[in-house]
Amino acid sequence: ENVFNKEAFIEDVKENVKNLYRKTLDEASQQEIFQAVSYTVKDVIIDDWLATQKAFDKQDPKMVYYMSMEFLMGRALGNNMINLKMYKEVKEALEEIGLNLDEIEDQEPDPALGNGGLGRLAACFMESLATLGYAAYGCGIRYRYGMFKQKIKDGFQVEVPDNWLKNGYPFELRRPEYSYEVKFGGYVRAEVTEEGKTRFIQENYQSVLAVPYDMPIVGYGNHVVDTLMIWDAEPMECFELDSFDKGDYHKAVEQENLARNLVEVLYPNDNHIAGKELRLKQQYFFVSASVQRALARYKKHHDDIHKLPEKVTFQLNDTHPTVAVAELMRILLDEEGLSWDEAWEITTKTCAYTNHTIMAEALEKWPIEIFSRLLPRIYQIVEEINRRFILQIQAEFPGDNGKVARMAIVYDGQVKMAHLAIAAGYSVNGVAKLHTEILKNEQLHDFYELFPQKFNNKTNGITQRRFLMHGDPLLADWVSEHIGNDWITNLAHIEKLAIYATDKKAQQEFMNIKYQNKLRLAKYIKEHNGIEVDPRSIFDVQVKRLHEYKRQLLNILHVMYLYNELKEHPDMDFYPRTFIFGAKAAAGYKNAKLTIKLINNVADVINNDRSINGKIKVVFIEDYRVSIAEWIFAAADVSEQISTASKEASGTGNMKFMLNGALTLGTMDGANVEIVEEVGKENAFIFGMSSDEVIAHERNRDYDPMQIFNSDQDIRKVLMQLINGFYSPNDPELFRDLYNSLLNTQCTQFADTYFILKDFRSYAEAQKRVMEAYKDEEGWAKSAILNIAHAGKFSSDRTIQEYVDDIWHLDKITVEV
Ligand code: 26V
Repeated sequence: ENVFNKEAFIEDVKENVKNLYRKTLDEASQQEIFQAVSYTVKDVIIDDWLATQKAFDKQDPKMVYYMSMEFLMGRALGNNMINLKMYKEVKEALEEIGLNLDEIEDQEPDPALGNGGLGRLAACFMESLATLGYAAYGCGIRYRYGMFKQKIKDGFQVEVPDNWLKNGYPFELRRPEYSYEVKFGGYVRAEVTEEGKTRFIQENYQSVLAVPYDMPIVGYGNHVVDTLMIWDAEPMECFELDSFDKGDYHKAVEQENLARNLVEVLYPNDNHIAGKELRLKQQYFFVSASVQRALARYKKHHDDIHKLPEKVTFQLNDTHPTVAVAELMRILLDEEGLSWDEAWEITTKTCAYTNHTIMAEALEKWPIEIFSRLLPRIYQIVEEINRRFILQIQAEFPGDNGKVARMAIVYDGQVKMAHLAIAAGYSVNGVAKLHTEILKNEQLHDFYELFPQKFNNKTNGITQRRFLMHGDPLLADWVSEHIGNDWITNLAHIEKLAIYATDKKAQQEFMNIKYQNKLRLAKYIKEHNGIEVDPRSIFDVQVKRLHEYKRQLLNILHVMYLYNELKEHPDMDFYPRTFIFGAKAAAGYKNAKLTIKLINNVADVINNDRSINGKIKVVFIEDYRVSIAEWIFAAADVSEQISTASKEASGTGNMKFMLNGALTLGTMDGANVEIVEEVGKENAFIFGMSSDEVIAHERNRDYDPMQIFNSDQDIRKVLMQLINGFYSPNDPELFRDLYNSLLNTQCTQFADTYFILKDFRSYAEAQKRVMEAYKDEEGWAKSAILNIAHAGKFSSDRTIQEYVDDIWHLDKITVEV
């Protein structure tokens, strides 16, 4: 075990500044110092990384390839140092030479290769896999531009490209020796071999070279370093043109463009399919390269391809990488020469699928025209899988043509990716108990009847190393002072904190830490928004992607209502509140963008109304992202988790708030259900319809928001303020579409699709309970501490262990140094 040597570390930093920039430390910019410190940390990682690879080779463990279009990693420097157990030492060493680690960390761009929950989950999973000592590869795309940067101009969202690689990223390693060719288009020629077998050959295709960049995933204190491999596309250098194409300049340029476009940008949609051809190209590109690399690695160590499932498993993060199923079949059939039955046997023991949403708009379906033109051989294989699958359905449910129509993989001119994933996967899991039940009983009921044994639940989790140790160091240290530090690698131990919930001194200390964190955020808000917020007010926070089903609109309508109340009854009983929002809207999502504008306009009016003495403040945090999220969770009193019941598959922000001692104000949706189960409903504020009620209304189509509008004056007043210019005097029609989405049946299929008016009163009452509860400081502190103490279940370490036990069956590795 090497001990940290301050002097040596600082010497390394100086050496790196010199070699990278030909500068001395005092001449270097903060960005240059960030680079130098990162390279110093990378030097430490490299030895463990090498040792981990050696351990893989020697111990030959079964490994998981976590296939995902998105990895929302967030900054690496701080977390790498935490997991190397050198964070505090480095901080001190840098302080001694007059450098501030927070400021240096702040130089790192957030690698934002993901949209929201699904991408961040993948990042937490990788960290937990390494910490638990499992062999894992994350497989994804090295987008040149990640999630856009959000600017707020005149209250509107403006998207700015995120050029995260512009200064060079110190934690990546280009690995050209593991490059693979990926082919698109052309046609398939069948050829009969000398042995009388039919072979399929793709001809007249375009191709690109997939070049992997590896990023280290550092386990906590165990010297295990797993790998995130993200693929870049380059033009094939001396590609083989078919004879009649020799010297085809046009084609050469085309291939150059293909490579450039492929990995240019992350599709910034969350929960909505645009059906763009380029996205399917991206999917096949990274999947094909990843499967090729996985098989090459397997074959280096093993000679019997039939035993692949004993050493390799592919986890498909939603349907986005589902072409992996057909790509694996293609390689086994066309390159390994296996029979269909042999190839299918292997494939169906190797691939497993996770579903992350029941939102119909997010279900991936590709038009046959696009799919077959882009991936001709893959399409043939999908057709054959479909043909056999339909036979199976007919055998199982004779005469039930509805089943075939609902379950076929290729139907209605489309390829249905979820159906392919379920037919070929050996496991299908949802991401919270309620979500899995809805999949089995509603969404995927037909498939559940056919394959009950495939379905299982894996409730999501989060890594406490990032979201407590790194994001909230004061609280992390306080927890360790009271119960030791076992919680760092086994969050179940945090339960020991429960006995302090009623301890007056502990309550005081906790509230003081929360206050410090609120000061930190208040300072940030002052600097970035120019808004003065009172750190003694209740920090009520909703941060997540903007989507109608997440109901940011319900939140801001309630703020408008509270403001009306306060204006009408200036002396009413009231505790000062700060409502904090953070959210990015998909660029083409009209109502989502309008909701951002509404929040900002409401903020302008309320924050500048002197007559309410600052009792309500509204803040919209620009460019919500992983790095600022860590500070926001730490500063939150109230966690807004208010999705329409049944719509939020799990949520993971809810868990991050809980671990930082915020109380949940939420519906019985997603993992909220399990949060309440753990902490007790007396320590949360639950409101609104149940998922059963929502589903029943949807089935019966018997909900009429107009009745509520007509009978509830307060609601009517708030809604009228959307169209009478109260918050947009220069353009009274500005928020008309939001008004219409709630009331006008012409506008959408149903008015108020997400039951905002229906749940409004119940939400307002829950908000009242929040205010009353906060007045009792000891009672609040008690509930907050109990939330932390009961967050144990929500560690991604627990989630990963369940994936390992029930789905992956991986072997633990040990790394000695
Ligand atoms: C879908 C699409 C559709 C095509 C365009 C790009 C794109 C990007 C992402 C998605 C996936 C949407 C599904 C998703 O993000 N689900 C979220 O997964 C979280 C982790 O399981 C979960 O906590 C959230 O509740 C769920 O909304």
